[in-house]
Amino acid sequence: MRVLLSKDRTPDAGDIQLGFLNVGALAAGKASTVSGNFNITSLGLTSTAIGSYFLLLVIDDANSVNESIETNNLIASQLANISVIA
Ligand SMILES: [Ca+2]
Ligand SMILES: [Ca+2]
Repeated sequence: MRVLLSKDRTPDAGDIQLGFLNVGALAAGKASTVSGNFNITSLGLTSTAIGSYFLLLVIDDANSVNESIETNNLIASQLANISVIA
């Protein structure tokens, strides 16, 4: 599962990739809970990154898994403020 910070609810090249979380295989209709930590200080963000972001979670980002429903692989958090402190 790819984890992004995005100014909007759509994954794209302008987003800040935090990293990946391993979800593992899921049977049809099943859910899984995962957790993880990302160290954003290692991303080299500058003051231009200050702002509000959605946290996007994208599963099967490369669309390598055939699913009966392909449109439910993205979830966006509430808008959150990111501050960069020198
Ligand atoms: Ca975006
Ligand atoms: Ca898919």
